[in-house]
Amino acid sequence: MKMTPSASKPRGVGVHDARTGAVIWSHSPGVDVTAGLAADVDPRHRGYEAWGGPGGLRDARGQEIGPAPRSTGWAIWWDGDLLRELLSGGTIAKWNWEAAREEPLLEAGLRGRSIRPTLAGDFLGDWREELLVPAPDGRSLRLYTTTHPTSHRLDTLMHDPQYRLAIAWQNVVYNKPPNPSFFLGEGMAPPPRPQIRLIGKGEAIVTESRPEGIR
Ligand SMILES: [Ca+2]
Ligand SMILES: [Ca+2]
Repeated sequence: MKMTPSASKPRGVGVHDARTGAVIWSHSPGVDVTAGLAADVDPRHRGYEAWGGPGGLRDARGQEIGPAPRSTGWAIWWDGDLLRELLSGGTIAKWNWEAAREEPLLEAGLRGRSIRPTLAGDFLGDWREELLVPAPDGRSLRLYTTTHPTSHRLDTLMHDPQYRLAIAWQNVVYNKPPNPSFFLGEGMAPPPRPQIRLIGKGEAIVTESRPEGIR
């Protein structure tokens, strides 16, 4: 039976056009989907995949393409490729899209049972993201950064105004991974160059450049 979302049965999961708010695809009306995630984890399907709630991994059109990762907490650009890795409870894992399993890359050893990082984002080095978590004894913070080399050269993500703002909203309780204003993933187009000009000590002019088609 095909169910249609209504006021009494809102969409459990929905993907919307950011410009108009129109629904592109949705599923599970009336289901309280507690967590979900969207990230490019499978290079065989263009764009981001999404998962969470009933069903498996979905492609950018909402079609089910196979089993989904168990982790729905966080995504982090960590290894050398343009796909995003998974972060849950201090463990960074690579999604093996052929075997449909998560393969650990780093165990950060979180204090307690915290699922989400204190903060994760691109703060140091190149465009890959760092992980800030409490030390197991709770007396300090630890910042982890990748040791994987990469052949991809991108401007650091904090140059992107949307991404920079997303780092701020991570500190507003229901924190979720930051995303830049352009597609960063397998088969991506060159991102727009940041329009930043230093004009003096500690001052800068930022003129946001937008990808083709975005107004
Ligand atoms: Ca990667
Ligand atoms: Ca970085």
